[in-house]
Amino acid sequence: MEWLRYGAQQYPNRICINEYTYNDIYGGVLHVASELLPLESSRVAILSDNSVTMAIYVLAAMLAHKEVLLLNVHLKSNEIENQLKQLGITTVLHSKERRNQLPSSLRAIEFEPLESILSNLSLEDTFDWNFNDADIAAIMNTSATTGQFKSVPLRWGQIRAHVQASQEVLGKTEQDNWLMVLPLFHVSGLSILMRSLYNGTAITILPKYDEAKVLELIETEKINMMSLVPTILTQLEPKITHHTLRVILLGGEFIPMALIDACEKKSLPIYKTYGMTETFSQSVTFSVLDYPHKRDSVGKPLPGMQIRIDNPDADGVGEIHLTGPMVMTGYIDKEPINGDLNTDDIGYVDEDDFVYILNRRKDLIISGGENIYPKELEDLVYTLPVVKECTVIPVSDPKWGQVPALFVAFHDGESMSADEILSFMTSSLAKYKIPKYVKILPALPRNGTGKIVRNELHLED
Ligand code: S0N
Ligand code: MG
Ligand code: MG
Ligand code: MG
Repeated sequence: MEWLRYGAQQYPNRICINEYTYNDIYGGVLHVASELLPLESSRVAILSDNSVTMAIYVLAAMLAHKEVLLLNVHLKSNEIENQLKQLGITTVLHSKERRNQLPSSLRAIEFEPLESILSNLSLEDTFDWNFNDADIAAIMNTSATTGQFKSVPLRWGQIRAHVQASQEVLGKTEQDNWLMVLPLFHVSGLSILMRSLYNGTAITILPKYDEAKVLELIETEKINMMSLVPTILTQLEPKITHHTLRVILLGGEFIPMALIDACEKKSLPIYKTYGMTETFSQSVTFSVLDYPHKRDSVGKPLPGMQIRIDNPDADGVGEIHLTGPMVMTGYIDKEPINGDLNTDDIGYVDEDDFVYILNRRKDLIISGGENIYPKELEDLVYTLPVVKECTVIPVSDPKWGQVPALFVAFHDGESMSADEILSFMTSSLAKYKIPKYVKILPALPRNGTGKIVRNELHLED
């Protein structure tokens, strides 16, 4: 955070975000922060698609020492209400476009238009720029096996440790301009903002993923770094011709080997990354072009990050645990984790310290980089009185990597159509969580102990 003020003092005319300089963004942040300061609540939420304005609001809320919950824009109003209630948040700062998603019970404060923010640059800086390592900068909610979400506090100590370690691995140049198409409400996006402020370099923010614009930014050499999920890069890669990219940070979901091969043929500088909200993004990374023989791995731990394989079997395969200054202290209102994050992912570490993931967290479905836990969907479907039993499983998908598929059986004499079930689900769940397939069965296959046998569930008859 302090990096923004430093930038405004040391290189005020350098580009910070899109066409705006460090001085512009600093001034805009001071202006918005002075309006947020009088808010009584110590926690606020932000709901917005990526924009320069959103970045200014995120930084301003941080400068006003508010703990800022970043809300996923895909959430339905009941999902938002639920999240805010649990964190005791009553004030939401939002872009105009997202107004109708907000529950009416809240205090909604619409973003001031960017022109107005930047035309009123308040030059007086009387803010407290001391951010203790233990202070919470932001909060992100992640979905969990239980079907409920967990709140991850992102503390300044973690963020500082991360930006330093990330710079050691990815390096920096004065020409750096990092494309941000991944959402600021995920650490994949927020970490771009924090790393670039720390590096004193530029970011290009797009309101949403737009293939033609991204190709133009790549071909005109406007950007040289980007963070992407495989869902995006799979579409983009065949169209990239000329480029001066120096880093493509790729993660957030399973990376198909065919994508790595295609990128390697074109010498696209892929850095695989394995990370999560709990570690403020990237915790294990490597350059595929530098270590082509390690292509199956997710890379080496960032400096300061330690990996421990819990309960290893004879081949050294076990649960991956992470420790280090960028790891969270524990979920909000839950037990502290005492510096030992169990990722629930299964894997091993080779003799050169490269990490391999064999199995992702039990139950987790990752669709286009968004995490979905079957339990949340199943719990909702079970609220339908006609439903006797149901289960949700991942199905591979060429575009999204994985998508959820619902298998359902009804009580005797009862029924509902697949469309009726889906429209019921759509009324209270974010669109990306909605099953892409529904299969109605007389009964779900169960084994001797009564457990549903998932590998006997098939979409085709
Ligand atoms: C892939 C994206 C861009 C797709 O969104 P797009 O193209 O904007 O779609 P829309 O036009 O909004 O919608 C079209 C239809 O598709 C549905 N839809 C949208 N998204 C999804 C989805 N994910 N799954 C399924 N369906 C989806 C819409 O509902 C709509 O439907 P219709 O037309 O029927 O109404 C977008 O999903 C996206 O941005 N995904 C990426 C999110 C992300 O960043 N995930 C990573 C989260 N993980 C982390 O932050 C930790 C890892 C990490 O830090 C990291 C990850 C990657 C790279 C770097 C790092 C790092 O370490 O720094
Ligand atoms: Mg806006
Ligand atoms: Mg979108
Ligand atoms: Mg364990």
